[in-house]
Amino acid sequence: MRKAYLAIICLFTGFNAFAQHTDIQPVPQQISESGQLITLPGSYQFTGDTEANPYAVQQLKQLLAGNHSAKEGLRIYIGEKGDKAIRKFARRIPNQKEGYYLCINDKEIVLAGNDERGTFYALQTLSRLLKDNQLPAVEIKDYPSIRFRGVVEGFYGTPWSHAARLRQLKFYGENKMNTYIYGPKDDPYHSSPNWRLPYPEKEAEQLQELVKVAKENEVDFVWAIHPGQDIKWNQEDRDNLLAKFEKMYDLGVRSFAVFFDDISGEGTNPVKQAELLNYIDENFVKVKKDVTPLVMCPTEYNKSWSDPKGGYLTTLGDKLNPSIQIMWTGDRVISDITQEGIQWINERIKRPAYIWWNFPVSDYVRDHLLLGPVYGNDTRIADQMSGFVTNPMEHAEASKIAIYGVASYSWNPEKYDSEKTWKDAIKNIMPASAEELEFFAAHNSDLGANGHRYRRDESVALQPVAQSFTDSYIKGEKYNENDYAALQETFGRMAESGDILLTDAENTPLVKEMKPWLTQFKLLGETGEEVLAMAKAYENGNQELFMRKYKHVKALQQQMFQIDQTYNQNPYQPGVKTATKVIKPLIDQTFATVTERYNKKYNTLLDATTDYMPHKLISDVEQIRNLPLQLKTNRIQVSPALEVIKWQGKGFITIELDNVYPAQSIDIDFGKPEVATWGVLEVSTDGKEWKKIDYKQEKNRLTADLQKAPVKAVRFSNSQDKEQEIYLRRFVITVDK
Ligand code: LTM
Repeated sequence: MRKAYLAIICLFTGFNAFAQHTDIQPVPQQISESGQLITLPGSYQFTGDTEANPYAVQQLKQLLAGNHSAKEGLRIYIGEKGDKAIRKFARRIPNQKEGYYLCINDKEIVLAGNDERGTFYALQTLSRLLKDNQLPAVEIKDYPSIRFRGVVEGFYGTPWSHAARLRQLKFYGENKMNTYIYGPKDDPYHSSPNWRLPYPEKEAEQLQELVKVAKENEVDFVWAIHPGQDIKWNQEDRDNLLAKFEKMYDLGVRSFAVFFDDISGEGTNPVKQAELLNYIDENFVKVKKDVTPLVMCPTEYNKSWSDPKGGYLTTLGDKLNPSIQIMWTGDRVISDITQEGIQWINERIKRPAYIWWNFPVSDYVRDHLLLGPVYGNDTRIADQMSGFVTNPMEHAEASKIAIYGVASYSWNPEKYDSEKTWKDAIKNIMPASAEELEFFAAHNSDLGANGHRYRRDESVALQPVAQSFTDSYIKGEKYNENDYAALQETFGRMAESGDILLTDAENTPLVKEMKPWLTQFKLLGETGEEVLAMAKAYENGNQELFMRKYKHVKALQQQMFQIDQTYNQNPYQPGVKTATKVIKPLIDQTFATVTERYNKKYNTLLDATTDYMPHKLISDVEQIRNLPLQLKTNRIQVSPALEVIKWQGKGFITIELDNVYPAQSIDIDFGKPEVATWGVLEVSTDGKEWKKIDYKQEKNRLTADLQKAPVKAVRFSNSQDKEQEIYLRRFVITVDK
C-alpha cells in the first residue's frame, strides 16, 4: 500500500505530506519524504538525456553506474523547463532562477531544472542523497535565496595554485555556488602597473582551463582587474583596459569585475570610476551580448571608511548604470552583515549590495588558521543583497570549511544552522579523520588581537572548565580534580589528533597546508599535559618529578619557538600560532603560576616566563591603534597593515618599550615618498620628554641610526593639520638586548 502511494508522488501528491529526515547541505527550500529507501537497480531508462544540460547528464551517468539504455528499470527524467521530456512535471518546477524539482520514488527519478543550472543542482542534490547504492524517496522543490553565491579570491599573499583552483571549482559546483571571482591581490597581471599587460602564455593557458572547468561546474568565472592605483583617466587607459578584457574574453572569460579597493590618489574619484564602468558596460558588455553584468568594488567599500554624507557612494549610486553590481564588506572592512547595515548601503547605492564577506581571509593575521564555523550574518536579508561571496585564506583546502558554510548560508539563509553546517563541512572535506579535524578546528578559529578587531569564538566547549581552573588554581590555590581531568583529556586529545591528522592520507593538500599548525598544536597539547604534571608534582611535594617536568616543558617551548621562527615566514605576521584564545593562555598562566610557587617555596630562580609582549603601541590613528606588536629577538615591530591608512592631522603612533634600551635603529616604510614633508620622528628616555631626531629617506624607506642612544619610547607624528594617506608597510625598532 505504502509502495503504491510512493509510486505516484512525482505526479499527484503535494508537499509536506511527510516529515523531513533527510539531511543535506545546502538545506533545500522544500522537501518531503516518506522514509522509504530505494535500492538502485543498475538498469535505467533515460528520457531527456540528449537535450538536458550535458554536464548534469554526464555526472548523472557517472553517478548511476550500470546499464543506461535498458528497456526496463528505473525511469530517469531529466531536462529543463520547456523540454518535452519533463513537460508533465513543469508545474512543479519553482519559477526561480537556478530552481529545480527533484523527485525520487521506486518507479522514477525526475530531475527538472527551471534552467540548465537548476538541472545541475538537482543532480548535486541527488548525488548528496545517494548512500550505499540507496536513495531516500523524496520530493524536493528548491532554489537559491541569493542570486550570486561563491568566492572572491581577493586576498593579499600567495595566490592559490592552479591545482587548488581546479579543486575549488569542483567543490563550488557540488555545493551550488555559482560564482568564482578571480582577484588575487598579488597576481601582478590583475593589479597596478601590469594590469595593462596580457598574461604570459603558461598563465593564459591555465586561466583558459579554469574557465572551462568553471563552466563544467556551472560556475561563472569572473575575472577582476585592479587598475586604480595608477590608472590615468584618459582614452589610452580606457583602451588598455578594454584590450585586456578582450584578451581575457579570448581565453573564454564571460564575466568581469573592476576593483577600486585599497587605493589612494586620482584613481579614487567616483565620477571617473563610474564613467569608466559605464564605458566598459556600453562598449564591451552590451556589445558582446554573452558577457554577464559587470561587478565593481568601490574604494569606500565599508561604512567606517565612507563619507557619512554619502558623497562617494551616492555618486556611484546615481551614476553607475543600473545593471552594474556594487560590492560591499559591511560596517567595517571585516564585519558581519546586518539588517541595518545593508539598508544603509542600499539606500546610497540604489541597488542591492553585492556582499564581499571578509571571512575566513587571514591576510592580516597570517600566523593563524581560521577553521571555525560561519556565523554572524543576518539570516533574513537575502532579498536585500544581489550576491554573497567569501574572501578566503591563502590556504585553499583549509578555507573549504568556511566556504561550505557560506554555500549553505547563501543558498537558504533562513534554514542555515551554523554549527551543524560546520560539522558537515568537516565530514565532507575529511571523512575518515572528521572527529580529529573537528577537534583541531574547534581550537583554531580565532584570529588573535588584530587591527580590524574582528574576533571569533574558539574552544567554546572548554571555556567553562578553563574558567573554573583559572578561578580555583591560578587565582586561588587548589584545583578541582574534575577540571584537572578534563584538561588532561583535552591536552591528550590535542597530541593525538595532531598525530592522526599529520598522517591522514585522504586529503593530502589539506594536511600539507595545516602541517605547521598541526605540529604546533600537538606540541602545545604535550606542553599542557606536562604543565599539569608539574602542578601535581608540586602539590605532592615531589621536587624531583617537578624538575623533570619543568625541563620537559622548557624543551617543548623551545621546539614551538623553532616552529614559529621557521615555518610560514611571510613578511606580515610570520610564524605559527595555535589555540591562542583559551588553551595557550591557560597553559602559559598555569606554568607561570606553578613555577613561581615553586620558586617561592624552594627558594629557586626558575624562569617562569612564556612568550609575551612587554612593549606597548599607543596611537590615536583609528586604523593603527589596534595593530599588534611583534617581537623578534631584539626587533620590535608593528604588524603591517594592508589597506590605505588615513592619518589625521596631528595624529601619532608611539611605541613604548618596557625599559630603557640602547637603541640601534628605526626603520619605517609608509609606502609613500613624501613623508618627510609632514612626518616628525622623536625619541624619549622616559615617555614624557621628547627629542626630535633626523632620519634618512630613500624612496619610501625612512631610517634613523640611533647609535645605541638610550630609548624608552619612539613616536612618529603627522605634524600638520592635513590628513595623510599612507600604507603601513614597516615600523621596526631594533635595540640591544
Ligand atoms: O576587502 C576588500 C574589498 N579589500 C581588501 C582585501 O583584498 C583583503 O583581503 C581584506 C582583508 O585583509 N581587506 C581588504 O581591504
